[in-house]
Amino acid sequence: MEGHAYDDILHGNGYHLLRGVISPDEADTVRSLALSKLDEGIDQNGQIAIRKTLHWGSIIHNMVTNPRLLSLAHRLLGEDATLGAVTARILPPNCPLGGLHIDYPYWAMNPGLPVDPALMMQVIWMMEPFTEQNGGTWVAPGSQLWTGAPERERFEANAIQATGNAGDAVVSHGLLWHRTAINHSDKPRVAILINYTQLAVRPLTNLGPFDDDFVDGASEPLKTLLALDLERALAKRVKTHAQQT
Ligand SMILES: O=C(O)CCC(=O)C(=O)O
Repeated sequence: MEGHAYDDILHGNGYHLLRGVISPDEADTVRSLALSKLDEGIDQNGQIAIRKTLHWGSIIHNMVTNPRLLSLAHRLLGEDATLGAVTARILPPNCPLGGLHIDYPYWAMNPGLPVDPALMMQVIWMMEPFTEQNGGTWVAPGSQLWTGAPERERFEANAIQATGNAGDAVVSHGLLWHRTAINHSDKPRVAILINYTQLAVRPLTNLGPFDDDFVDGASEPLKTLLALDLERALAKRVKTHAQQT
């Protein structure tokens, strides 16, 4: 279904804009929800990150298990891909420029980072239109293929701002060089960031704890994403590898 996106992420721009993954109305509901939870956020150099979003309920569960995103995550990372983090990222008006980076786990690894197979897929999901004015994310097209640590000069010579409509999502390779932008508007800019990884990657954040009610109510795709039964997931891997040899 998203074949072109898959190729673009791995071998082309290193990211792909998926249009209308949720409706503008749905995005607006999530935006309001995020802004009502600012007290749960942490200040990250003038930007706000709310990390404990899974307890917001079905609205977020449906987002992380969205079929268009999952089909890409499964193709890039395996059917047993997991969630590393689900964060609401808020850029207050006039926030400072964010730091240039690649995503976890790549920044935590030694050099020699694999592009294909990817270890991580990030989603930058727009809860309102992203523009050059309100802080559309700076990305350097093709930079997932540039080896080595991100350097500012090369980034600045190539970077463009990702823009789109409320509900659109930028899906990117974890090796894409990017940074958050300054929000020059007078309203906070809200994104939901999702980090999907291969099963073998230790999650970036502690997403739990998950009580019995949460587990009983979780859909199968959500349970897989949370690796709630890690032993079973790993045993499945062993079986698949055995069949391939
Ligand atoms: O909020 C944004 O503009 C993107 C942030 C991002 O991708 C990140 O911090 O990894």
